[in-house]
Amino acid sequence: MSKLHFPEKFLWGSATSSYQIEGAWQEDGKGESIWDRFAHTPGKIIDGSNGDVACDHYHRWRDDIALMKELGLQAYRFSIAWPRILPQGVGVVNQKGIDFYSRLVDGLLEAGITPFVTLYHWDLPQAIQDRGGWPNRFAAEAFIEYTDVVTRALGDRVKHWITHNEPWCAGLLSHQIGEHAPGWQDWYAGLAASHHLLLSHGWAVPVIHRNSSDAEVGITLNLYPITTGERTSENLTAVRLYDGYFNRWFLDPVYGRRYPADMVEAYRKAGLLPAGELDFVVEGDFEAMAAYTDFLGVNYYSRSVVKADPKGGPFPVGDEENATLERTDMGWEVYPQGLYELLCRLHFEYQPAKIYITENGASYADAPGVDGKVHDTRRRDYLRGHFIKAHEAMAVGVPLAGYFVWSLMDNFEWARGYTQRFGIVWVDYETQVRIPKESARWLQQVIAQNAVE
Ligand code: IFM
Repeated sequence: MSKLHFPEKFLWGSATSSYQIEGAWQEDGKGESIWDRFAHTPGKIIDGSNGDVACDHYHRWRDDIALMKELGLQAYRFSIAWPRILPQGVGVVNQKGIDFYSRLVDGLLEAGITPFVTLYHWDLPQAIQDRGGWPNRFAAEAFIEYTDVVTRALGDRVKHWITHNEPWCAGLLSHQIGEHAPGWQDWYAGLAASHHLLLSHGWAVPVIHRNSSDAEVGITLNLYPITTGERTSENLTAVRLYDGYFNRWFLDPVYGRRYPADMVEAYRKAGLLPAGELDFVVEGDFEAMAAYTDFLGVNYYSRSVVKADPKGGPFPVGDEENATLERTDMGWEVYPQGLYELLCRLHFEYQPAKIYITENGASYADAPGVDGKVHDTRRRDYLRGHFIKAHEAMAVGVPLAGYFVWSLMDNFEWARGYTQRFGIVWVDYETQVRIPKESARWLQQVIAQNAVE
């Protein structure tokens, strides 16, 4: 195959998040987060681990920047731990927290690496949780205070802001399914939390622009193409519902379409809305949520294959039999074509001004071999397959401006603890030694040539 060249200004980067890599969970005045509390609760994390130390990035950030520079990364997406900035969520600002991120940003800029900052990647201050957390509108108000503090401090140097990472996870996975902090299992709370996350996104956009001139602002969503095996009318309804639950519930309000009416009806019919309606929506919320964004961040890992619930339940169920067999260690199907389908759908249906792939990558456990190297060929092949599909999508007009590989280094994979390794850099958690894997060296070449072969 001949070389596929990417446009001149295409940005290549990698991504991480605060709780997954920083450690230093109670240093320099940092407050407790819901993930500190959750991970310290027995039984919540599969291997009993937590992010107390993680990759110790809080102390090793200089070396980590040097590594990024060596790999030729042009951009780095990281998140800010809200409880480092405002230990109680609102009120007193912790200058040491600001200083940490300020030094990190300066270090990146000195290394020629563009910082992309995510304001919220799930580590809510426990103090906000104690006041009801995201299901309470207060959290959205507190988020604006936090956004104002951070963007006033860093807005002169950071010019790419992401309000939220994957509000489906922060809203539903955390409050309806209960797999993530704070671990609730309550549909209504999940929908209310999602609403306040989206609302706080919309409220934050003008605040960021006010404090950070010429900045680009966006939101990152985790999105999936949804499909089914046998195209019966029941299965097609299942596809529509699943798409509503994962994708449209978040895309529609951000792009000015309010919540999808079919989903509101499905939730009402299933008895999930105690008042029979979305009573957490206040006049003006939809206008706020639809604030103009400069880009959409897309996190893509796999597709979802679903079917109608054979037990007659109102919601679809997964259909493993109709997915292909190639899986990552997360059990997620390897399906690069889905990235093409998703990007085209977003472009033609929602028309975001610009798209960045803010996460894409794979968990494979490959460890250093006798030669001391990590031969993670499956990760390299996974990335290569997806890069090619991204390129194809651009060829039909998708305004893709950059690509962030998840993740820069192996890290704490939430409820799965340290059992999953997504990094292009191996981390030895005992010694904190970092070893760039074969995929990192391959990515280095892709970036150097701005092309994939
Ligand atoms: O590790 C996570 C990340 O925090 C959010 N997106 C998905 C990744 C892999 O599960």
